[in-house]
Amino acid sequence: MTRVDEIGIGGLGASRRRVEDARFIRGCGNYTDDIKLPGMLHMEVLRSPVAHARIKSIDTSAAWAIPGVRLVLTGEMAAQRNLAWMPTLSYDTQAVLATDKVRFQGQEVACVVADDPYTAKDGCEAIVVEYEQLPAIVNPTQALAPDAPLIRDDKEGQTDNVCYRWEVGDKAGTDRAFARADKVTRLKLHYPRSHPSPIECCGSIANYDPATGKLTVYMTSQAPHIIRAAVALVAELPEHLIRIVSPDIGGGFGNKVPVYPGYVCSILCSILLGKPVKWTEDKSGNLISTGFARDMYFDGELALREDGRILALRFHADTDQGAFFSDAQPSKFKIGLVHSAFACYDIPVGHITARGAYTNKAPGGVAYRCSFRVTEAMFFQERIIAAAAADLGMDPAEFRRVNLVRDDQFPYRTPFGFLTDSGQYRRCLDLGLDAIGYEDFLKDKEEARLRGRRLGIGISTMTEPLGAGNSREYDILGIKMFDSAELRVHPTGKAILRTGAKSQGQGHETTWAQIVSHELGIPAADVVVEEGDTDTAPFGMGTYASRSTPVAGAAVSMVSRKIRAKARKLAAHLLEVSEEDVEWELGRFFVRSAPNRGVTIQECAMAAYGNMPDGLEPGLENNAYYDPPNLTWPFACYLVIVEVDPETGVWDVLRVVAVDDCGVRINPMIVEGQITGGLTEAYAMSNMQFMTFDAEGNCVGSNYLDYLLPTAWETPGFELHEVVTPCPHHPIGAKGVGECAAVGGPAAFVNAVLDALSDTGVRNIDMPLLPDRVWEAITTGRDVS
Ligand code: MCN
Ligand code: CUN
Repeated sequence: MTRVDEIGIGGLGASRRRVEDARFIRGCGNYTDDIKLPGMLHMEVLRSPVAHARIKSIDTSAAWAIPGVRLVLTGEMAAQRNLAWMPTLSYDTQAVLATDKVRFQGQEVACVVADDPYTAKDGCEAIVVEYEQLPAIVNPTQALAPDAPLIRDDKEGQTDNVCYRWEVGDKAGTDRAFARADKVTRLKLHYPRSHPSPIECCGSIANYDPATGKLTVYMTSQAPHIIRAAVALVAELPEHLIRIVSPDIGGGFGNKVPVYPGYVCSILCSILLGKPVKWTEDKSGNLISTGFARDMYFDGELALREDGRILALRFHADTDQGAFFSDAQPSKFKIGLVHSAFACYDIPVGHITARGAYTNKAPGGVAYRCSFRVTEAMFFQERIIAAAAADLGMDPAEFRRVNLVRDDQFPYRTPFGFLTDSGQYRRCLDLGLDAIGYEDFLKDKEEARLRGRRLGIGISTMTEPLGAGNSREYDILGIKMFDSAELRVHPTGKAILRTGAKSQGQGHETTWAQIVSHELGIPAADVVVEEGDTDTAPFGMGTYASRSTPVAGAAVSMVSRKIRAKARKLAAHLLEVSEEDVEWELGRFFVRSAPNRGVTIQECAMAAYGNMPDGLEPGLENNAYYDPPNLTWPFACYLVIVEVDPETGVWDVLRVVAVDDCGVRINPMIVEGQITGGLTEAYAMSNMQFMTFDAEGNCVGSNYLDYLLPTAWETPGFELHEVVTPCPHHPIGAKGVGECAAVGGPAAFVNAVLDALSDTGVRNIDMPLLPDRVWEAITTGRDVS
């Protein structure tokens, strides 16, 4: 008999081609906007042109008069159904349609439903809104000034623009360590506001059937079950009569986690009209109003000993939350997992304070491969690590080597309470240095300097917490962050797998089948994967924070093992031996004393339906809910070499080397795709992207001429390397990877440019490092923010 070859059947470690791409690259995907229901009407949203204003009046009569307009919905009408405001996932409130004031440019003011989208748009243009403009606040400094106008005057007891305050760590211990320090490095920086910019904008089709009372919503959500729970709680509809379907999603990047007013309005309009109502957001609407990322100010210090050891850390972070605190993040910590900063370094003590500010900008903050503010945390970490090495006159690679947590220290408890459980940090660093030819580069750099050329190298090393999360600590709206899988093996040994996650391009249809294949020996091609329909998928918390592999992926393993346990009983029956005498090898059970006598998993499947032993329930189906014992902690080391043109400030990327350790790789090709995408984003954020606002709160960047997306033309090539430290608690040893490169990458690019300027005294240039900013730094020798 021939053994099943795991790679041959598309099991663990196979770089199997992505099955979903067969429809995506042929233009045969089924996205929300592709869905057309009989009698469907179309909804458009009227957005505020100003950032901060009192609404004096809204006149909708001209809109109602347009033939084809079926409904004009205002905040006042929504208020009659108690839906003018909705709770956010961060326990704040957010306006669905403005009633009293508008608080950011692009805020939803009214919507129009018509027979076609063009008439709906005409209807919006016919609405006359009288605004009394108020001063706009566009950053935390303005927001927190004593005489700042109050943005959230709707909230009882709110007397300033502080959205939250938060603190963690040991202040007294940290102060003592700083008092003992030989040197203190301080760094202030801003991580700018950026936008996830998926190709597909947000949208929904709500279909309330008055005959059955059932509400079906097709929508662009990364977490359909959370939406169902939210709709049930907010709209007080019975949960079993709500069906949320996320069909194909054209990129999410965190943009599609929050609950948006457009979704809620389409649902309300469908209930009012008893007809399907479709809302498709346009690009400008997406760019100015939906879940952005970052916008965070850091001011922090490291206490250093002369020999290079870090004694303590402390920082304060101010976040610009926009007008509503609507971060969709599942932790009890107001500022997400920012305190995972410095987790890869052995630092005994630290103290962090943070404060959120309301401003007249779109709400968001948590999106774009962020793992809930981890992106900002790791950026600040790696920027101040570089600055500290420079202050000590130490080589930045050596400084990291001295302070990185050693392999024999795991499990390692960070000063902020996280438990990092595995890794080979120095090995990753050394592999990266070796791959880029670090020692040779340092010589080349000196030689080039003599000829007037400015070369620089940037390093970034980090571990980050992926896979929220264990039920002790993580929940959304009180629902714990486990995830689920359901597997049905049919009589011929083919199978359907469903999970509570929802791919937006990450390739779950490919990789989940590989896990089943690894556990059961069923060829991956024989397993179809379905996600995103709350009527059929088991309850799960969706896809973000690179949680799918750590949580749903683990559930896929566990359900497959349950199936294997039942198949073993069937095998014993078929082989006429007792269960204890049956051995397993991939895809086959055999008799221990006679290895040639065996049955395949497919034969067991048939027996489950046609030849089960007495007393054994027929069928071969099961489900698993997985509550992870810990987060997973992948590690990454990124190295970037740049050349800066001192005459123009333009910088070119000469090389990028990445070493990623995400534990066992299910599909190495997909992992490399995730890292390539993340590095592209890191490159974009470091040198071209930021959402800016003028003094009136107008969003500069509401189109792709002002907000730049990198194309294949300017994106550098990436040299990818791997180290594998299996996750000790994940059933197949996998760690999350979807965000690593976007989280750890930006600092490597920025550190490289600053290294090229190391003789100028410049310590910081805020992202994006546009040529004019770099040039200003070179010519003035001063930091540029
Ligand atoms: N994988 C693997 N082996 C591992 C880890 C992951 O083969 N050890 C595979 C997974 O099975 C999955 C992919 O890599 O197919 C990403 O897995 P994971 O790291 O678990 O991340 P998620 O699936 O939870 O995806 C979320 C993450 C986030 S938070 C954002 S934001 C983001 C990202 O993924 N958005 C994306 N990558 C994206 N990629 C695409 N194409 N589109 C998006 O919207
Ligand atoms: Cu924060 S972006 Mo991803 O977690 O969906």
